Amino acid sequence: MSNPWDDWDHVLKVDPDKDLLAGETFEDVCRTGTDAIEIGGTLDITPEKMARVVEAAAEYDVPLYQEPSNPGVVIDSPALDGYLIPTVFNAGGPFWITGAHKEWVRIDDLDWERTHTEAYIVMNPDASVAQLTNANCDLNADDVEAYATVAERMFGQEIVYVEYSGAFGDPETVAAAADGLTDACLFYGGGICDYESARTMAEHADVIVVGNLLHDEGVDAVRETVEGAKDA
Ligand code: 1GP
Repeated sequence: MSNPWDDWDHVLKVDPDKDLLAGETFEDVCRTGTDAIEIGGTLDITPEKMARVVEAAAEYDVPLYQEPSNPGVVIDSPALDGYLIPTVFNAGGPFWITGAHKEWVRIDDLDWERTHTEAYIVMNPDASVAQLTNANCDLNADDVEAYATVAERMFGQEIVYVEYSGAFGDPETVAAAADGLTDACLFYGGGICDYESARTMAEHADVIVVGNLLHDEGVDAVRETVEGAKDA
């Protein structure tokens, strides 16, 4: 069975708690050439903020996925192509591995067809996601490779996400994660800021995820990263 992300090289992660640059619109965001937009953030997310982004992006022809940080921010919109539910494999406790998910599955009429999971390996100890989940980021490349294999082989994860949110990661570690996988799709996110950084990580990961750059530098900078991802 093929998955939508099999054809992706680049995902743009829009944080509903952050603004676009002055003068830029969601039409501009959707025309960057990115393969999909993931809507999610770690802090201060509300369903209203989520809905605002979904509505603004809905009329353009880019797949839209919600990545909820907790079940309380989930919105039900036909404009969404699906939900990408994070599980943090190196979280400091079970809540971010199965606990939040136990609440998630209580949503009435959960749409399983559109529900997918992402196996996160969180690597930047200074990132909000690392602090929130109390992740053990003290991992070497072999550890990351092993986590990737566990995620795919033992937990059936179709997406493994090496997450350095806010910092550019170690390409060798991302390469090790790729070595640990057979079929799963490897996402990489963190600190991608231009053509070169995008291309470097896209040589190891199947999909690169760009986040802060949109809110800090804008759509032209994002477009460069799309080119880097596509050229790798
Ligand atoms: C965050 O992996 C994404 O979840 C992207 O990271 O914001 O550092 O680009 P950046």
